[in-house]
Amino acid sequence: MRLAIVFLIFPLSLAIFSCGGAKPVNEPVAAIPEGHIDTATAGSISGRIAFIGSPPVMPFIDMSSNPSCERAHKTPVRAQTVVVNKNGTLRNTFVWIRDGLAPAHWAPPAESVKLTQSGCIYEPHVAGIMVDQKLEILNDDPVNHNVHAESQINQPWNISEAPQDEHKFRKFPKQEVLFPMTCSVHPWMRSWIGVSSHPFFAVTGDDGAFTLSGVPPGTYTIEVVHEKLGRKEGKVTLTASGTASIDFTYGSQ
Ligand SMILES: [Cu+2]
Repeated sequence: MRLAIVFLIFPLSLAIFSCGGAKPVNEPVAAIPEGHIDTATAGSISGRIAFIGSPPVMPFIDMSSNPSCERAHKTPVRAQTVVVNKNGTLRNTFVWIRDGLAPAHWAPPAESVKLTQSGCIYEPHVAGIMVDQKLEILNDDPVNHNVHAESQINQPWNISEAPQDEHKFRKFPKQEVLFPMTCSVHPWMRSWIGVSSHPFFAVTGDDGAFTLSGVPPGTYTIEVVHEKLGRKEGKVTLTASGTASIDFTYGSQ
């Protein structure tokens, strides 16, 4: 009887262990290295975002539904959907290295990125932040706001903020470029956030230019994202300790 059981179990165990060419359980998995800027070889990528043609005229924001918001401004405020600078460049574009970096885990900086509600307007209009970096939300207004992160890859959230409320902090655990922050109380309030897994991103200001510093040599896809005018991309190759430039153009061409 005992012999019969051994004959039964032995082929069965062989069948289990040979199934599917199983690999050794403790095979090492390649770890993703910590990202760091090698100052001996790092370079920079810069450029400008041009806007060709007549700049669209943004409408004034109607804040009459909330006199406290309206009183905060001496003159009417225009929407910031498309802002063309005096030098013919585009403001509020998010520029980043979308592809080409070696896999690495980049630790977020300790400093927070601030999003302020002031005069019932978000400031800044477009912000870049790293994965797991702190977003610090401030309310300078005498009114209630409700900050709504309308993210799709990250879990969306919605928090209320009383007048001069304590600062609130949130993080985004996943890369996501670009999604709106809105206010459930004031429908005109809208800003945009780009969450990057690495530090090589920028938002264009009143000169429409950008510089990505500390970039390792390589060939990269640079992407520009504008809330209204959409995405553009281009390739650039950066040599060791070099500088590279790439420009983009929006508008009628
Ligand atoms: Cu609001």
